[in-house]
Amino acid sequence: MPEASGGDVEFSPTEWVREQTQKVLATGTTEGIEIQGSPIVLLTLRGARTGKRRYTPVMRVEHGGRYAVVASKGGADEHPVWYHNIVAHPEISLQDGEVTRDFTARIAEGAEREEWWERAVAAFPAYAEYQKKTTRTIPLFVLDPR
Ligand code: F42
Repeated sequence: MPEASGGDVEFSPTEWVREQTQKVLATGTTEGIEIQGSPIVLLTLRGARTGKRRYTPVMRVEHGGRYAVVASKGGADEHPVWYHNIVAHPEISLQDGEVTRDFTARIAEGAEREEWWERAVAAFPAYAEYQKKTTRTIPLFVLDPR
C-alpha cells in the first residue's frame, strides 16, 4: 500500500480523507467505510495542473449501474479542488466495493440534475443541509460508463 504521497500519486492533505483512501487501497474494497451510515466510493482523478493521479472518496450515489458525484465539500462556498480536476479530465475511474470501472463525467443540469439530486439526498441526507449552507448550486456530475 502506498503510505505517502510522491511520484505520480498524491493523497489528500486532509488526514481523515487520506486514512479512508488508504484503507480502501490496503483492503481492496470500499465496503465497511461509511459516513453517517452511508457507503462511499473511491474516484481516481487526474490533477488539472499537475496531471498527477489523485484519489477522492465521495458518497455512493448509484442508479442502474450509473453513478453521480456530488461536489459538496460539506456545504463550503467554493467548489472542492477536485471539481476542477474532473472538468479538466472527465475520464475518471470509480471503485465501488471491489470493482473499479471507467467512466466519463459530465455536469448534470435541469431535470436530469433534479432527478439525480433526489437520489443523492436519498443516499446521503446531509447533502440537503449542505445545499442550504451555501448560495452556490452544488455541482453534480453524472458518470457514463465507457
Ligand atoms: N467531498 C465531497 O465534496 N462530496 C462527497 O460526497 C464527499 C464524500 C466523502 C466521503 C469520504 C471521504 O473520506 C471524503 C469525502 N469527501 C467528499 C471529501 C473529499 O474527498 C475531498 O477531500 C473534499 O471534497 C475536499 O476536496 P479538495 O479537492 O478541495 O481537497 C483539498 C483539501 C485538497 O485535497 N487539495 C489538494 C491540495 O493538495 O491542496 C488538491 C490538489 C489538486 O487537486 N491539485 C490539482 C493538480 O493538478 O494536482 C491542481 C489544482 C488547481 O488549482 O488547478
